[in-house]
Order: sequence, then structure tokens, then C-alpha cells
Amino acid sequence: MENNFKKELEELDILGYTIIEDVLSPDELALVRKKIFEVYEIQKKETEPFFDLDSTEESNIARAPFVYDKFFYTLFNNDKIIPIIRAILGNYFILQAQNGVIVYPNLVHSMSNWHRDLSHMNFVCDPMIAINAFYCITDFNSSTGATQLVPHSHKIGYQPSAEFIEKHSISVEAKAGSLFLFNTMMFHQTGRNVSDGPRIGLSHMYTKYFVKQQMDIPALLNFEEPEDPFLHMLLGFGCNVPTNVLNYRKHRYEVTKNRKKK
Ligand SMILES: O=C(O)CCC(=O)C(=O)O
Repeated sequence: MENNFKKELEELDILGYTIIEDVLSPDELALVRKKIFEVYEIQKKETEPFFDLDSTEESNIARAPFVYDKFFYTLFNNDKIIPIIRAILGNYFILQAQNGVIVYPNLVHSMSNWHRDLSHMNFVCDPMIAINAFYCITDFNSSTGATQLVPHSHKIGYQPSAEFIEKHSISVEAKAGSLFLFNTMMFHQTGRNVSDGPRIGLSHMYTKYFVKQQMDIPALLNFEEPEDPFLHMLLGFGCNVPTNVLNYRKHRYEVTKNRKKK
């Protein structure tokens, strides 16, 4: 097949988003849902000695769940996602972040304000340097609070006016199990949930290797390097800033050795 993702890539390029349906099965969805809540509960306990997580802007976000439960590796390193990420970002890209987003009915989520995910970066990226892959773990619709976005806003280096957003923003509806991909530079926000249950998403940002990770993933993993070279790259082990001259030279040595092999 010459190009597997022609439609998706065109939509991403022009509209700034696309949806791939039926990526996760009902069984997988049930498991992800349960595990996002479990991780969030652990994180609430972690912060308890300092503050009540639920009373902060970090409320109802399960950050870096893969660090707490290896199951989440299967979501970011997934055969159904990686080929399209590669088609967008090329061969050298990293996981910048993985976050579970829980949106309770009638509660304003901290992500309910217009933003780009490379926060405060008002510039245009062409080619794309970052892409969001957001699994819909529950249905995203007008009642549960689908993600709202401003199509084409990844193409402008400033925030559109409130009037423009009011007129042109849309809600992206998708069934549970879908993967919603969008250009990280597009303005978006969490919609308002007026249903009777939580709306849940699992977001990933993949970036070219030079973008800083949301958290230092190799450090989160105690610098335990995976043997699998792809996972090694994806988790950002190959692109952290060398801490001294010797480490820099070891890195250069590896790069030039590998280049000579080719
Ligand atoms: O919850 C949503 O619909 C959007 C989440 C979001 O804004 C983000 O992950 O940056």
C-alpha cells in the first residue's frame, strides 16, 4: 500500500484534526477506564501530605500513568498509532506526555480554557513538530463534553479573538474506542460534561526529539534503559542533554560508530 493514511494526513494538514474509529475494543476500554481511576487515586495519596489534589488545577488528571502501571505502555506504544505518528513526524520522535483526563459532570475542568498544547507558544509549525493522540475512553458527544477546537488555528501564530472562537469553534464527537488526532498547535479545550457520568480521555503528545518532555521520562523510570531500541527512542533516552563532557563524548562516539556501520 503506497500511503495508508492519505485521508488522515490530509485532514490533519488542512483541518488540524482527524479521527480513527475502533482503535480500542470494549474490553480494553473497560480496563483503561478502571486503571486511569486507580492511578489518579494513587496520585491523590502522593500529594496528600502537601495539598488536596482535587482542590488544585491538577484535579482529575492522571499524569504519566505508564510510570504507575506498565499496562499503559500498550497505549502509547501501540501498533495502531505508531505508523501514523511516524508518517507525520518521521523516524525520530519521542513521547512528550501521557495523561488521563477525567471530566466529571457539571465540574469545570482546568483544561476548559482555550490553549495549544505547546503552551504559550504562539507560532506556526510547518512541518509539524508535535501531534496529540487522544483516545476516547468514553463517548465524546455534546452531552458528555466532546473536545472543542478551532479548525485551522494551527496555521496562525496568535490566539483567535473570542468572537472568532465563538463563531467558528466546533465540538469533535467520537465514539468510545476512537483515536482523535490533532495538531498540537491547534487551539482546543475540554467541553462541558452535562451527562450523568464521567467523560474520560487518554491523551498522548508525540514530538520530534528536540521538544522537551512534560516530565523527564528517563528520570521517571530511574534511568532504566529499555532494551528495545524503538522504546528506548520513544521514551526519550537517546536525546536527553548530556550532563558532562564525558557523557557528551560517549554519545558522540555511539552516533559516529553507528554511522560507520551503515
Ligand atoms: O479533555 C479534552 O477534551 C481536551 C484535553 C486537553 O485540552 C489536553 O489534553 O490538552
